[in-house]
Amino acid sequence: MKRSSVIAVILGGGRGTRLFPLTDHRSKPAVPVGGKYRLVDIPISNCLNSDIRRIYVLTQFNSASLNRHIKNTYNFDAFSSGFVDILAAEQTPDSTDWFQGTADAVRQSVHHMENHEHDHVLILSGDQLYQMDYSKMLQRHKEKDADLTVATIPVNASDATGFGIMKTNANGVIEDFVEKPSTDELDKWKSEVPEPYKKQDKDYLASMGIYIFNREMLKKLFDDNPDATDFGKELIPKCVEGGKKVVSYEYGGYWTDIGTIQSFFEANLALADTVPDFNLYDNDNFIYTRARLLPASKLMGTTLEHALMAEGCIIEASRIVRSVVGIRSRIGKGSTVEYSIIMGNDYFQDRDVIENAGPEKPAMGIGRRCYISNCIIDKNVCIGNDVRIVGGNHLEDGDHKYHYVRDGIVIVKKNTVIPDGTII
Ligand code: ADQ
Ligand code: ADP
Repeated sequence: MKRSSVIAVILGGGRGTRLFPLTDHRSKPAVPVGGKYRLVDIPISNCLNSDIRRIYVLTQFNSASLNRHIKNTYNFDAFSSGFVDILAAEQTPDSTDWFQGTADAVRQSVHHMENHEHDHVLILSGDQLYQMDYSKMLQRHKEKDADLTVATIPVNASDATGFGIMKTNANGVIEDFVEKPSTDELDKWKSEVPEPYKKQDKDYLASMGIYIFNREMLKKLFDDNPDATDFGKELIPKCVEGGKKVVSYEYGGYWTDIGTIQSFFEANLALADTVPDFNLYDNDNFIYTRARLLPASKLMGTTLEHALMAEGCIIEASRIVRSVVGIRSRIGKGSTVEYSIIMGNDYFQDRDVIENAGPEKPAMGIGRRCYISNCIIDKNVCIGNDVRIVGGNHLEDGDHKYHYVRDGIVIVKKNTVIPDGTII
């Protein structure tokens, strides 16, 4: 069968509370990642690299930045049947509610898919960092004559409670599935896993939240379970218990959830490692994003110890250590940035605005003699001179005048102005 039998649906996020305040004014798929990309670029690029070109992005909150990004990035020519369409939760005569959960979001979107020929629906999460060839998963789905295929990965006991966990038979057919089991019931969910995973105590087979459904089967599942709102909690267990052929597709590569501030932070910083698990420098697995035509970054006297630096930056900092520095960033003389994500700026400020900046109204970027550590600085933030922002485990979670703290990480929201000399 052709690969074009597939329509992909990217679950772009519910209320987005776990990534707050990065999702305060934008929807989760539009959150910047890796200095120049957006979260949604990851699953879309995986689709394009797998030759899947018909893609819906489901979101509860249709932000201007998501629209702009999709419109300016994913344009297919007239000879291709490709599209990337955003479906925002909408009210119709039949549904006055917003999407309630993952299954509900897909249910409310199926009528859009009906206009396109397809045999399979590939459902993806919008907040994971990985590179995967879905055509191999589809091939397995067909070989096994499955109704539903779930991509899986072995995890350890402490992670297992956050995932859908399953048991399979010798043929890879899933016989039992539980969504986010409690610690005391974990023991009975152990599986036989390949040796390298066993050595790392990864004895639990977790769902990656990536599903291939046969079209008719998905439709019937929705018809038969009109009140079910979630895949992991309701529909997947229903398929398993109801005797459907649900198959596990064991994925062997790097995969990580980036749906929380901490996991988002760690996965971004890991991109600055010497040999990161997630490879941005791969001809066969290109990560697509908006082509911005920015000038090269300019660096003046900075010691860089593991920095991922995007285009258009003007950097005079003393030192940058294990950090991601996003598009159009400016960092002043004598400043140090370590273990941080600096998302960059949406535009270049005019020279006269920069020259007229003062202690209370600094220019966009990071000023002189600043010390920034364990932070996420969102776009268009104006940080004055001699500012110290130090995150770490000594800080408690909380919301403050200039910043938020989540898991010891200090987050400065988009457009925040922090005057000269501020200590956080
Ligand atoms: P979770 O990630 O906890 O577990 P969920 O919160 O439902 O499940 O989110 C899945 C994806 O859908 C996320 O990308 C989320 O942002 C998005 N999403 C949630 N509600 C949405 C809505 N109403 N509209 C659009 N998008 C929405 C799931 C599975 C587990 C599996 C893990 C793997 O339930 O079984 O182990 O994913 O990460
Ligand atoms: P990118 O994809 O490059 O990050 P966005 O799609 O987020 O860019 O768009 C950048 C935003 O900045 C847009 O809303 C644009 O209108 C805005 N912008 C551009 N130039 C200026 C400016 N001089 N002042 C204020 N906003 C600007």
